[in-house]
Amino acid sequence: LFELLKVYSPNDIRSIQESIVKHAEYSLARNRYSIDDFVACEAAALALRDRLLESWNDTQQYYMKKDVKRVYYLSLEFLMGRSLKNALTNANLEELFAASLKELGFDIEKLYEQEYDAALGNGGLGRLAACFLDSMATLNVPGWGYGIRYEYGMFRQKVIGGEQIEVPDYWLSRGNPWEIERLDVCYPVRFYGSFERLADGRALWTGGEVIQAIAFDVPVPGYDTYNTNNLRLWKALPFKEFDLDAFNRADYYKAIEAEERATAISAVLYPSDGTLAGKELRLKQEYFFVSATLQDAIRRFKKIPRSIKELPSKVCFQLNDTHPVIAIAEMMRILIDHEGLKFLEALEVTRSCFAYTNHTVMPEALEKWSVPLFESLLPRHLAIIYDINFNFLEQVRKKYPGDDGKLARLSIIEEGSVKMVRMAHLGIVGSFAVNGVAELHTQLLKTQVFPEFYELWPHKFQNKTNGITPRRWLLECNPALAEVISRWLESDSWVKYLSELRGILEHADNPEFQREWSEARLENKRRLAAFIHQVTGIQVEAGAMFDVHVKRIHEYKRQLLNILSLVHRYQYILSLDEASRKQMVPRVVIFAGKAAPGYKMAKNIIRLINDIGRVVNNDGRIGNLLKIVFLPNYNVSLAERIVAAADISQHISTAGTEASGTSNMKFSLNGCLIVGTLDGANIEIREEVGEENIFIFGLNAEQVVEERKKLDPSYPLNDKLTKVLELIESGALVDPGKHQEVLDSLRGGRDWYLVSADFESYLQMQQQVDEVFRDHPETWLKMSIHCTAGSGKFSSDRTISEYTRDIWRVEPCPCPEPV
Ligand code: DL6
Repeated sequence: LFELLKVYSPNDIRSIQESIVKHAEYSLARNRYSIDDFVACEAAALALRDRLLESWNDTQQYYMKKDVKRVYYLSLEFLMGRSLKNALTNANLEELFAASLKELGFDIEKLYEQEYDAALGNGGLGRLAACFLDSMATLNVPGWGYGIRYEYGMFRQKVIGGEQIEVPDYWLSRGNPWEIERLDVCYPVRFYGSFERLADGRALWTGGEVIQAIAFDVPVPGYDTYNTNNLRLWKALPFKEFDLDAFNRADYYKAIEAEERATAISAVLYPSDGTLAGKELRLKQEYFFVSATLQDAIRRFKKIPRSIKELPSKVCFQLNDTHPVIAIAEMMRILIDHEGLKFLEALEVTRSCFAYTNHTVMPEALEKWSVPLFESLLPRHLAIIYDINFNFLEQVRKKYPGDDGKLARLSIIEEGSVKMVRMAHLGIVGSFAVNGVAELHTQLLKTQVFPEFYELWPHKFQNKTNGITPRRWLLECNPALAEVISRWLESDSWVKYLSELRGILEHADNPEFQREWSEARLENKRRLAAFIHQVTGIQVEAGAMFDVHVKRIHEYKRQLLNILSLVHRYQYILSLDEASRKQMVPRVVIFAGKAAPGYKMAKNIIRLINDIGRVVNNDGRIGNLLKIVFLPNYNVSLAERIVAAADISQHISTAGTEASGTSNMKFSLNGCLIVGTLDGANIEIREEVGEENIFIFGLNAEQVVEERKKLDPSYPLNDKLTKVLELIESGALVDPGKHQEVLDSLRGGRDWYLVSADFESYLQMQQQVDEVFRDHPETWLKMSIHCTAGSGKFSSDRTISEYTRDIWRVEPCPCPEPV
């Protein structure tokens, strides 16, 4: 009967309108005369969700029927941004929905603005996970994302008096039309307690505290395919609503204590990009989500009766950085204590199921947890980690007899006054593959970060250069340019096969193509100029060069190099006579980015940017030659506006520090020229777009190592930089002393990120940028076209195909569309 009754939502304007109105009335309980843009947006999302759920259900059933091998992407962060436009584009329903809404009296573009960003991530790592979901669905890869449904996502940044102020991001305050709560999908998760070893090798973990993980599903539609995958996010809840005994004793607060402790686990995303959040709650979050995920995956695997030893033939878990690495110990626990495997059998199965991606070379960002904390929170897991380590060090001992130093360096346990569990080491020992995220980064993993692991297991190490989804990062965020591209290529298949963008080079010299290219980009700049005015009150001209530096604020990303160079530029402009001023290229420098709340130096840098900006923007002598804008609350939607409108964008990390970067790829794809160092994926972008189409400056990674050896208290600073620092300290621009801490971070051999060493070559490169922009506009235009044309490699479809082929070994499984 179910089969007979199954109906699919028709995709014609009338039916879509009926769906929208029905949802406004019945799901959102609005009277049809009080539907505002927000309600219309929600109702449209629900109408679309109905359709996605149909393909979602069909896809999942089909995967089950085909008994496919699945990949599970475990990530503590998914930076999804808004969903309506993306889902409509992927489902090829945007035109129909736009027309349906128009007749109902709504402008779809305005409705898009109503949606809240889902900001369940800090930056690149979380956004990468979101791009990967889009590509997995598009490529029909049976892949699900698993993470945490934080009540509060990445904090909202306000800038008041030049300072960053953090405001909680209660993104669910007006509901979330995309998610489906699955009260039937829930698992127990235990913390604390103790365990006893049983005679058969198992252990019994009891006591402590048990909470539940409840699933929330978000459909992930692929582009130009019927397949819809899933993002499953876990919410923590207590097992019992509250302690009735305490309640009866009128001890109300005690009664709800357990609930508070449980719900705290999925309450907040840690706003710690690349720094270690050494908190018990963070470890709880990590264990909470991997425990629920493994239980869920194993339950699905067991729907077909078979030996648990077959798990690796049907399941692969990709660990997004060290955050989910505890999954390795949890899998061992399940296999030994619940499935009854012997230790070595369990290790073999576990190792064949996990792959680990490293996203940072910064030693301070490699997670370590103290043994006492582990022992109290996850006693059984600590014992398993010791067992894995014992077995591993035996192997090392055999290969390198007598080399105790090597044992200590490789050990999963770091000795010291407080012993620590090194999660990256557990990730490497417990996985069959380890990958870096750009060529240089992988090279650094092999030679500097984990050289002894590489020597031991060279076959485990791979590179998988990151990518971005061309759907969101060109088709949706830059419709004007996308339209020009499709028309001149006479096809829009580049959206799936991004390397086809090379085809536009054929038209690079055609004046009509060039005109359309410039016009599309200029229109985007006009729109951004209006937005800047609306948000900051600063008037900027669309004809100026838009120079963008947007990303998390971090010393290694060197926003400081940029802002100090702007002080130099400001002084330079003031020194010019009238004739030379006319030669100056007007620039609008746009900064955006959040600093981790506990990262004082990053917050100081934001303050310096805003203080300098205020001086420059209000100096009548400068006119439009230089404007410095700090756009608050950088997030995915803001990035979408900026990416389409930038002339140059800066990716100027000290070489050897940025693992990859992905915004560099987004800008390049949109025809923006990169000013960058030989770091992360910049190197590969240069290879693809051609070295004449990118502005590279500064020391390379090897030179950085050498230069850093020279850092001592007498390390001399560049002369021009010294003048800039002195000017700031003099009080001529800003309050003297206010920025002393930032300035001092460069002096006395403390300039670890080598702002000074790269200062001169940065200034020279910026001068070259000005010259090309001013004197050779046609060259500039062609460089822009080359950047887009050469960005094919950076589609996350390419990255996912490589993971699929080299690591996951899963086959695409396109689900047939119902007739
Ligand atoms: O791989 C995604 C992204 C890279 O593009 C960035 O270069 C890198 O900084 C970032 N890494 C992290 C590491 N955080 N931790 N732990 O966010 O990953």
